[in-house]
Amino acid sequence: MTDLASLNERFGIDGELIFAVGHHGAEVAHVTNAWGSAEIALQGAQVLTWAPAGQPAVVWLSPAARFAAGKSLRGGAPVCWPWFGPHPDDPVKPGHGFARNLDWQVVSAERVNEGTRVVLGFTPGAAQQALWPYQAALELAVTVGEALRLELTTRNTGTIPLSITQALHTYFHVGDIASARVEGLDGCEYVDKVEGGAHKRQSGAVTIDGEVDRVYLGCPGEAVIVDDALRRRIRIGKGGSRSYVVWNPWAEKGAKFGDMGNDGYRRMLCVETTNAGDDVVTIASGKSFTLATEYGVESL
Ligand code: TA6
Repeated sequence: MTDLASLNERFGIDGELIFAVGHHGAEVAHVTNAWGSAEIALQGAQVLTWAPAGQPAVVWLSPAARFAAGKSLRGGAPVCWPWFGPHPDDPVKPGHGFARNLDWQVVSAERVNEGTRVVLGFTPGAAQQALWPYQAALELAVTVGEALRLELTTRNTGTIPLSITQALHTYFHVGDIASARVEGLDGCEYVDKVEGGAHKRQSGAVTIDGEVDRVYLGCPGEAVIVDDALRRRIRIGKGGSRSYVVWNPWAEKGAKFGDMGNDGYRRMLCVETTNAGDDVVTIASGKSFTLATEYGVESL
C-alpha cells in the first residue's frame, strides 16, 4: 500500500491533483482541471481514463476492470516495456514486458501552460535482472490539458548499449466499432497477426468487422480515429516512432479475457504508438530515448 497522505502532501495540487483509490481499486493520481479529467494508476504508470471537458471519455477503461497487484487493468494506456508483445526468445517471460505490472514512483507534479503535468519513474531492480540483464531508468510524463500527451523516456544507465521495443498501448473509446475507422495508415505495410504474420499493405482507412491485430511499419505520421457514432475525430500524433499497432479482439477473444465487460469490444479500439516490429530502438550507454504521443479531439 502506498502512503497516499504523504503523496498528497508532497505532490497534491488543491482542486487539481489528488492521490486516492479509484472505484476499480487501483491507487491513482486523479487530475481534474479546466480542460478535463484523467486518472493515472501508480502501478505501471497506467493512464486509466481521460475525458476532455464536455466530451465522452476518449481513453477507454473496461467497466469490468478491477485492480489486481501485478496485472495491468484492461484498458487505459498500458506501458509496454522493455519489449512489446511476447518476449522474442522466451515465451515464459511476461507479455509486453514487466513495467506495466510494477509500482512506479511519483517524480513531480506541476501546473504547466499546457495543463497538469505528472511525472512517474521506474527503475528495474534485481528482481528484473533475470528477465532483462540491463540497467535503465524509465520516466513517463503525462500532461493533461486540451490534449493528452504521454512521453516515455528510457535512459541507459549501464555501460553497454541496450535495445528495446515498446508501446503506449492505448485503448480508445468509440461509440460503436462498426462505425469507426482509422485514417492515416493508407499505403503502410503491416504484419497481420491474425493471419499468421502475413505482410500486407493498407489500402484506404482501416475498418473493423472482426478481430484485427496488425503491426503497421514505416508510418511515422499522424493517425486519426474517425468515430461516426460519437461524431468526433481523435487525432493521434507521435514522436520517436515509425510503427503503430491497431487491435480489436472482437467478440470471441474479447469474451475470453473475462475483463472486457459485456460487448466491451464494440466500445474500444487500440491504436498504439509503438516501437514494434522492425522499429527497434537501440540506446547507447548514458543516452536517452523518448517515445511520445499526443491525443486531441475534434467534432465531425
Ligand atoms: O497490442 C495488441 C496485443 O499484442 C494483442 O496481441 C493482445 O495480446 C493485446 O496486445 C492485449 O494484450 P494483454 O496482455 O494486455 O491482454
